[in-house]
Amino acid sequence: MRKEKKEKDSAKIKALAQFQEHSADQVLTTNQGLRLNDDQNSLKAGERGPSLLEDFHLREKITHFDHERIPERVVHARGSAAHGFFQVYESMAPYTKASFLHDPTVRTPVFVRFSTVVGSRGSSDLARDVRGFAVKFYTQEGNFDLVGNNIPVFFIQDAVKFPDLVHAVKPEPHHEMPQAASAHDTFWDFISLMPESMHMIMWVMSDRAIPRSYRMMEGFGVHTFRFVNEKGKSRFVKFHWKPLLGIHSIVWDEAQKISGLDPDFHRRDLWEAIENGDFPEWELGVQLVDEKDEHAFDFDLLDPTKIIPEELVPVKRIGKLTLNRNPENFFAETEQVAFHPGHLVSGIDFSNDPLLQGRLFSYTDTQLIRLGGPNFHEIPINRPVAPVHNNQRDGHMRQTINQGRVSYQPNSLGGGCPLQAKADMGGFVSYAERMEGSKVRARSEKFFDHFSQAALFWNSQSHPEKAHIVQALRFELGKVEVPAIRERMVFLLAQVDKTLAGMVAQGLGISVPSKVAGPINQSVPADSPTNRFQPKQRTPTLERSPALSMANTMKEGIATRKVAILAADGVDDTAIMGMKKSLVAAGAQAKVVAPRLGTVKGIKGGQVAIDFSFLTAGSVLFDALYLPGGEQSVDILAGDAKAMLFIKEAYLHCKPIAATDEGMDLLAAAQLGVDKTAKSHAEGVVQDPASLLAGDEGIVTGRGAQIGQVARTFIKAMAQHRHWARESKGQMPA
Ligand code: HDD
Repeated sequence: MRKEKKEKDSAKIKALAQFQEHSADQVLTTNQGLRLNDDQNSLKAGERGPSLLEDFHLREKITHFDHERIPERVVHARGSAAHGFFQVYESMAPYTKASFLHDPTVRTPVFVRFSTVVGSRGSSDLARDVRGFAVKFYTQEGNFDLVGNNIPVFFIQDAVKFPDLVHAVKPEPHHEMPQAASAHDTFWDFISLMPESMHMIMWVMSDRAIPRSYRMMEGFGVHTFRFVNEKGKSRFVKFHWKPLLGIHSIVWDEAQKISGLDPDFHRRDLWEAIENGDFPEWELGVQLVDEKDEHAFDFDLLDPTKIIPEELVPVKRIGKLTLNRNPENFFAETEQVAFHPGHLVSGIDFSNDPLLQGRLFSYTDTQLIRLGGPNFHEIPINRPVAPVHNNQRDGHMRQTINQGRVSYQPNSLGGGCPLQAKADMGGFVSYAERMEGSKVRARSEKFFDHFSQAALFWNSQSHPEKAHIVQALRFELGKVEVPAIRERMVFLLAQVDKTLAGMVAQGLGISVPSKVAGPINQSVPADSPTNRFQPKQRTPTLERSPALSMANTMKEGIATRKVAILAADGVDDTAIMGMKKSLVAAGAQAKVVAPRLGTVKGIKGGQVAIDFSFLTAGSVLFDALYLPGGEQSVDILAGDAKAMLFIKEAYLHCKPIAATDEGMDLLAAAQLGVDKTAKSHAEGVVQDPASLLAGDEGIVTGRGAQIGQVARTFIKAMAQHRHWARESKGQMPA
């Protein structure tokens, strides 16, 4: 597909070169359609004279340019998006009226925008941050937006605290630093005073916040919603997106380096995968809870800082999302798309989650300023495919030319149109939930258990995942300048887990305080919600939730992974060809990296084309590394500091490495301390005893081995993504 596009582009360029006759649709015009014969010179009084005010072309062009920017989103400013479709596996009619979830033959078009939350539009994709995962379904019954994140919980329980959260995490207002980072005083000051954020903090400090790719992360609707069926029966529902490529992350040291080498890493990855025809896919999962079980859990279903563990309510996979088309124009589509958790279709309804309720106000309001008025639904990317009839009129940038003189209801002059939907026409009816209660600013009692699920998350992580959380907290709090903030944070961490708090405290050179003086938040009364919290449950319903650990998620296949092959003149070109063939057959990409661009001479006489030089690529841009043999090539690379750094970093970031023949000497030259006698203990990595040396896990080596055999073992090692056991050697700069 990519090749076709490139060929098409070159054909276009050729055609342009030969373009002598002006065909009408190619000629430059003003916005009024007037053809222009000179776009190189402004209109002047004489060749050396001043420019003239009457130059309408100059004025129009410059004015338009001056107004090209619109305010970026106040959060989620940096995003990347793609078109695709959603298809349900089997009818969900027993649960919901939503007709796009009924017919497995129907493909509902979607537009999906992924984002980071904190950074500006031009910031790096690699920030430690939550990722937005917003899906617009263009259903026949109107647009449904599932505006979620890649983390299933949120920092705060009530929308009234959202502006505070965002002010705290954004660059500090006096000097606008740091960009796209939570590692600073104001964020941790706020968090250390908001114990309800502790569950979310565990997720954000985990590797989930530095995904390998948008295509390899989960998505969550976060809030509890409702499904309502034709008979009016309601069930609570939580939405999940499960990536078919598995869930994978990178390490923090890599994230920081990628930010330098390619701050568009995730954007490029999504774009290229779609251009290559490797269409990203997710399954939509739902957790359904009967109304009668609303209070059956030891947490409140309305509390957005809690999950329903998958072990308690399994995730039913009901359909598949496929992204298969890149946007034509970033501004018109990715920038102008307007999501709203209040864009619903019949059969889906809200719960009373106080965070969700507040969001329902915020999203329309923000588009009014961002997109300039109330007609943003008419921008092509936001237009529903379902017909729109109502009496809303006029306003900035109105596109529709409404006909007739009737713009009110009831009317007789317009035949009563637009008519209200009759019962059998699928009109939206809000779920008639029975409500009673006093008008209060309050939360239910279960909302105050802030630590039990934070502890559940911590307890469910593998050792490497725990180590990464500790390192992340040490990094983030290490950037905090005010000691009291660090102490409060360590105190809160101790409420989650004493070992966790102890390890973080040790990295910060402090001890874990047994209590903090006075209430947590002294700027509000001691009995205010921010000061109320329950100790974590002593006998939790679940000790562990294996579904929360990325270590337990799918590790099959290596589709779309990127492998770097290091080469210089005299490289074993046959080995490269053999390895490439096997990797490509397994769906991966193999790229040759060398000291310079162009080609290198192979030992068997072939010319090997180079994809990147050490100047334009680093090992952090790849998932795995292959070092082929060839004495001369290995000598050159062993003397090249950049090549050595490449190998060292791939090793330190726990990536699979294969080396054959003299390539093994190159590996040795990098002095990684690879233990050649140790047996591989990585699950699923089967070293071939016939010809391969079983070294450090994830290191696949072979002298005189058949390349296909090496490749097979290498592919198994790659399916694991990373080989964390190396970290225990203390060499890992995570
Ligand atoms: Fe939000 C954007 C997700 C809480 C107010 N939010 C935005 C986007 C995502 C989310 C993915 C980007 C959409 C896009 O790509 O255009 N937001 C969430 C999730 C939340 C959440 C999962 C909690 C569960 N948000 C939240 C609250 C408020 C907002 C509590 C305000 C009360 N969010 C906004 C916003 C944004 C936004 C200011 C900025 C740009 C936009 O809406 O269109 O209105």
